[in-house]
Amino acid sequence: MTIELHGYEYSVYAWIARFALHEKGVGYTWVEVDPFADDVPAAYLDLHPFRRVPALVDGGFTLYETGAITRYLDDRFDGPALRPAAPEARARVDQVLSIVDSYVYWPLVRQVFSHGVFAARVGEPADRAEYDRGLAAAPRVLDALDRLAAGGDFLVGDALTLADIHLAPMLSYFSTDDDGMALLRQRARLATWWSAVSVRPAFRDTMPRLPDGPA
Ligand SMILES: N[C@@H](CCC(=O)N[C@@H](CS)C(=O)NCC(=O)O)C(=O)O
Repeated sequence: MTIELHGYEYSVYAWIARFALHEKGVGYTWVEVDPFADDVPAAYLDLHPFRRVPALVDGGFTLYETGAITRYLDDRFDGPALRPAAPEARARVDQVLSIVDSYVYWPLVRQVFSHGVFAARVGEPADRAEYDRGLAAAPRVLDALDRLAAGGDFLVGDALTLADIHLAPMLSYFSTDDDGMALLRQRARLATWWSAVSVRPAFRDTMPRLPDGPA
């Protein structure tokens, strides 16, 4: 059965889903959809009524919401388990996924990365006030993650989990901004984790190629 992943090439959430697919060793077909376009196809809105990416199609089963997608992939397919069995560790993974959605994505990606890096690369106007608000919010988010991090190569326990897979793409985008990278490097446990996760083949193979800037 062919798996389809519908997503936008620069979407950090679609990157998370690709990263999980690669770590599980699951083949898939990529279908490009730009959720910011005026003309998102009606067929896609049937897959995702909230007009976000990604969405997964596995035969007759369709699914949106990245956390649901990556948990489904983990349950459905062989390959390394991406969630620990112990209740405490499993809860910690779930906690990180929720933190990523609730407190990381908006300030670190949509404010710092989008306005500090991405807008200039695609020749769009950046809003400096949005960037400043995101950067001001970042230390509290990073401090909380640093306190939760196990202190080694993985956020939780001694193997890769969905916590690593959900956080790494977000911090990758954030750290393309120089001030973002400086803030990340100041947190010892997060910095140790970042050095390990950011060189994983599945992370690098699924990393979006950002445009260099307008021609
Ligand atoms: N809760 C959704 C969030 C997905 C999301 O926000 N994706 C972004 C791209 S990274 C998007 O589609 N944005 C379109 C928009 O904001 O209009 C999930 O977990 O999948």
